[in-house]
Order: sequence, then C-alpha cells, then structure tokens
Amino acid sequence: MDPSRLKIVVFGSFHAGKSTFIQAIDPGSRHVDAECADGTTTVALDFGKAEIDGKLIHLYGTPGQERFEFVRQIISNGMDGAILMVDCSCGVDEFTRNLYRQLTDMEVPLSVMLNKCDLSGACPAMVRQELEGAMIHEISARNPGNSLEALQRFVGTINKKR
Ligand SMILES: Nc1nc2c(ncn2[C@@H]2O[C@H](COP(=O)(O)OP(=O)(O)OP(=O)(O)O)[C@@H](O)[C@H]2O)c(=O)[nH]1
Ligand SMILES: [Mg+2]
Repeated sequence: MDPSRLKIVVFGSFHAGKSTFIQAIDPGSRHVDAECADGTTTVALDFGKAEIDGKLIHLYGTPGQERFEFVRQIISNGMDGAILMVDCSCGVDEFTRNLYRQLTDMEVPLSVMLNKCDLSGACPAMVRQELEGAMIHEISARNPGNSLEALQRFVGTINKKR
C-alpha cells in the first residue's frame, strides 16, 4: 500500500448522511444518485478527495439500501479505514448493527460517526451506549468544519503501515 494514500469507505443505513458527509469534505465530490421520495439516494457510489496531514484521502460512499450489498462489497475491497454513519435522530437499526459487526470482524480501523446532531431529536448518548467500545465522533454532515475535524481525528489514528 502507498502510505501517503488512504482509501476510506463510508457505510451506513439509507439516508444516514453518507453522501452529505462526502460533499461536506469535498465540494467537488462526485455522486451517482437516483431520485427518490424525499430527495436522492445513492445507487452506485460517492467519491471525494481530501488532503490531511500530507496524506491523500480517497473517500468512497456506499449505497444505504440493502439490495446494493454487491456494490458495498466491491467498494470495500482494499479499504484502509471505514466510517459507519449513524443517524442519531433515529437510533441504531438492524442494518447498522450488522454493518458494525461485519466491520469490527474485519479489524479495519473504524470510526462511528453519529450524524444529524443538529436535530432537536438527536440522541447520541443512546447510540453510544449501543455501540460501546467504538471510536465515536459526533457530527452534523451539514457542517463542513465539524465533518472535516472528525475525519482529521480519525485519519490521525490510522496506522499507515497496515
Ligand atoms: N439535519 C440534518 N440533515 C442531514 C444531515 N446529514 C444529512 N442530512 C439530510 O439527510 C438526507 C439524506 O442524506 P444523504 O447524504 O443523501 O444520505 P445517504 O446516507 O447518502 O443516503 P443513501 O445514499 O440513500 O443511503 C438529506 O436530506 C440530507 O440533507 C445532518 O447532519 N443534519
Ligand atoms: Mg448516499
């Protein structure tokens, strides 16, 4: 692996905020979406770039719909780190729990991002309790500064020699 380049993949349930996060990090990011009832949904992937601590970060977003499992498998190939995006105004669903288990079993560096903390119904404490032991960052993906800070902190923990 090229130590100056990190592939980080963003997972999470439908509408957790994966694409919004990547857009916040890289306003020039690309998104393959389709229209859905309340906006758009990712049907292939998101791709954005950032430079953090002299490292080139390639950020890939996955689709949140269960039927796109094959896409998640392809995108995860060779990842150096994973982000699990959780909408903390909804709590932890079964899909998120499964993703958490899978990613933990893979022993890939993992950050759980508790998203939508700007909403009055957000309950990050409840999600923290469920995913005890995880490296957790509380964010609002609608806030680019806050999102970048969380990504920087996560990147700082990834061992480049993996
Ligand atoms: N209030 C609030 N809304 C957010 C936040 N992040 C995302 N959203 C909204 O949540 C909805 C879904 O966001 P997306 O970024 O498309 O979610 P996604 O996880 O990529 O969704 P899929 O690709 O369908 O799985 C959009 O309407 C966003 O504007 C946040 O931090 N706060
Ligand atoms: Mg998306």
